[in-house]
Amino acid sequence: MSPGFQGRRRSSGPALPPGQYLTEDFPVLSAGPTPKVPLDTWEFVLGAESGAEFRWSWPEFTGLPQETPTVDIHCVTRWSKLGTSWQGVSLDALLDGVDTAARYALVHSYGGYTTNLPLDDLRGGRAWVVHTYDGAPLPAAHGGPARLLVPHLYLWKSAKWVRGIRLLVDDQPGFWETAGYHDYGDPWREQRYQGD
Ligand SMILES: Nc1nc2c(c(=O)[nH]1)N[C@H]1C(S)=C(S)[C@@H](COP(=O)(O)O)O[C@H]1N2
Ligand SMILES: [Mo]
Repeated sequence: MSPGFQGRRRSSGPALPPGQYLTEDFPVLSAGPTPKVPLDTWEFVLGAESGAEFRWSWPEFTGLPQETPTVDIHCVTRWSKLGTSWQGVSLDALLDGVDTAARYALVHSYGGYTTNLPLDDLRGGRAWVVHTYDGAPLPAAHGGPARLLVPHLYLWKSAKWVRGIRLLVDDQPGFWETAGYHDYGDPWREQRYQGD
């Protein structure tokens, strides 16, 4: 009997969602080429359903209050990576003062990639726009200058080279969701594909 082990397992839960395996390296998964995004033209645009737009240049964005999340990430191709360290701006900070009744968000990337999620999933300290990985500027292959990070959903929701988020009254599927991936993508409920 090992009550200590049992207790620890119960309080922290399993580390890996169902069907996932652990990886130590950091695979690159991109549906197309890596776009070049110069910092002097980079901007992040939040568009509300009213048409109102909120824009941040690179200096404005990096001047916002910073957070340093350490999170586990889970790719639908079944690899998971534990304890990844990032730095960036919480979506709570970006959404602060944005007047909206929208319930959905469509995330847009430089290069044309899109992905959708409920606006609530961007709130509550669960989503960031990150520019630093493991203490260094985010490599372009992993989404630099900046990517979305929403670790409680499969990693295809964490759009690389993020350029903006549109707030929508009606849900609108993104790139992989249109191709048959699950609309929500909760790794703990193994929502990989439509119908899961
Ligand atoms: N812009 C963009 N973002 C993207 C993708 C993409 O092809 N383009 N791929 C997604 C998928 S399927 C995964 S698993 C992760 C992979 O991130 P990584 O390459 O940093 O591991 O990015 C997601 N974000
Ligand atoms: Mo993925």
